[in-house]
Amino acid sequence: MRNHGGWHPRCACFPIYTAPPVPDTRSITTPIYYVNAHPHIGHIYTSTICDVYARFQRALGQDVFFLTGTDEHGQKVETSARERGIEPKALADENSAVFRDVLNRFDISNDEFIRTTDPEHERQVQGFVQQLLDRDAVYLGEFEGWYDEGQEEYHTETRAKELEYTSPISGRPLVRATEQNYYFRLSTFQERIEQLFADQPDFVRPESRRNEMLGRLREGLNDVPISRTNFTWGIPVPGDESHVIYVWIDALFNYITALGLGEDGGEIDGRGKYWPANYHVVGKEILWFHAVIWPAILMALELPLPHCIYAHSFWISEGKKMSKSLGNFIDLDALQAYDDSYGRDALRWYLATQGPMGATDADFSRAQFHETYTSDLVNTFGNCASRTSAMIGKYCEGLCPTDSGACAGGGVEWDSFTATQVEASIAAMERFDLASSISSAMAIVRQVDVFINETAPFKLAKDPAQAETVGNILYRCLESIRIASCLLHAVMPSKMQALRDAWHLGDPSGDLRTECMWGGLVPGTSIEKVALFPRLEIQDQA
Ligand code: ME8
Repeated sequence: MRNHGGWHPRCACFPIYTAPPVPDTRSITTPIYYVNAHPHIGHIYTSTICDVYARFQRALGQDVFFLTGTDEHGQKVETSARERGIEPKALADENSAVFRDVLNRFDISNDEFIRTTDPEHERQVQGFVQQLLDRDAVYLGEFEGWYDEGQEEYHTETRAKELEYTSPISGRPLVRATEQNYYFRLSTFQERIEQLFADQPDFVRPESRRNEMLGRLREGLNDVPISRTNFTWGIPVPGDESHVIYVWIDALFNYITALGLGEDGGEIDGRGKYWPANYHVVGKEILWFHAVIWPAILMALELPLPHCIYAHSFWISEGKKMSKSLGNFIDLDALQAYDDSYGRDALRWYLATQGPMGATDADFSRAQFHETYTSDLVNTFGNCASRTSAMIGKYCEGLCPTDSGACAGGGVEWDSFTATQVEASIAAMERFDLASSISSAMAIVRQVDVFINETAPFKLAKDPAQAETVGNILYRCLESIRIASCLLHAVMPSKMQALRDAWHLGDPSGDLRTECMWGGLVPGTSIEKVALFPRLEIQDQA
């Protein structure tokens, strides 16, 4: 049970006060997405893995802040709007709403959705840039460099050469550009950023990405322009309206403007406690901004740094980079088709277990999706839950049996075995290692399968004298699956809730650890048979 605090009359004269547990805070962010394109698998992926973390932490009773939103200023949005003959703000309104709806549709449980056109954001960004000017971290200067027009990003000579003077994103040539701009003195942060990487080895993860950043850091840091004059769709530089703030600087600030750190009181709605963020989760292509430029800006403002920047790799599709022209682009329609045939939670499962969280890209393929669904969800979790609940129906009148403690065979100490997996699953999620967290939960389910095969309750049930043993075996199976389902609730909220409903377990309590303690399942509870994941033919799908 949760300790809600209160006076305990241990002794009438000296009541002992136990303070209610203070939840820790956990805060996680996605990149904010550009509104000049429509959402696709990449956006759903990053949002889903953050969502799994956020739900899991909430289940543990933590005080969670999960932030996402849209990045709405900049040349690309201005150009797209002009092409459609509408105002940039109208385009931003339209597409931001699309992102918001889509995230809702995919069960993303973000606590806030920030838009960089929100007046609160714009006001705070101007305030922060003013502070940078006041602290002489920003100055007006002349700049010449290699510009990636699609990404609105400048590259140094060394980097441009490495990229063969072509955009790594669009493949279009980089152009030589000169501008008078406001510059951020990134070069003065070289040592401090190196120190940060040395002191906090987990600041950038995974390790391979950290090494990539260290390599680029060794090339030396140059000052970076933080304003533009060649278009107007942006936040004006305070005191110099002929410049707008570079969209990347504007965007990075979202992580703290959403909390109100630039407001007079230093926070909005008591959200100051959510800074620094535990995780900024981003794709590998935007890691430099997050791992180097962003901490340097925060250092200049004397604000605390996020704990970890987690940069995942990319989804490719059917073995190739996704592209509209190859016809292998996994857009919303394609995702919806998977959702329609396999279900929302199967899609979340595939993203969370097979996604590119490590150093290499991951292939989204129909065959692999089907294989993952069939082996993990149909044959393992689904089969185990339906088999167990069917036996309860057959041998125990549909009621959870009593565990008399008599030896039920199998040689597994279930309470300590499940406790070990539960702790491993929680610890892995804390490290944002979704695959390990999920695999610890699945280890419980796999063990149940082995246990059923070894102890064969379906055979024992033929002998009425073995009824107690059958009950003991099935209690252990039910209880183990229940515990696994608690751990998997964050990744498959609807299916795990369906299981809870069929087994009359109620809603999750918000205290995952206690809920996962052995013995929580009350004998006599009515257990309905479940069929959570139907077996499908591969041609049934998109
Ligand atoms: O870069 N595989 O926004 P964006 C996995 N506005 N994830 C992918 C992906 C893929 N193939 N493609 C995209 C921006 N993503 C900026 C961010 S943050 C202060 C500003 C995901 O709409 C991944 O998270 O281009 C990537 O970083 C993000 O979408 C880029 O979204």
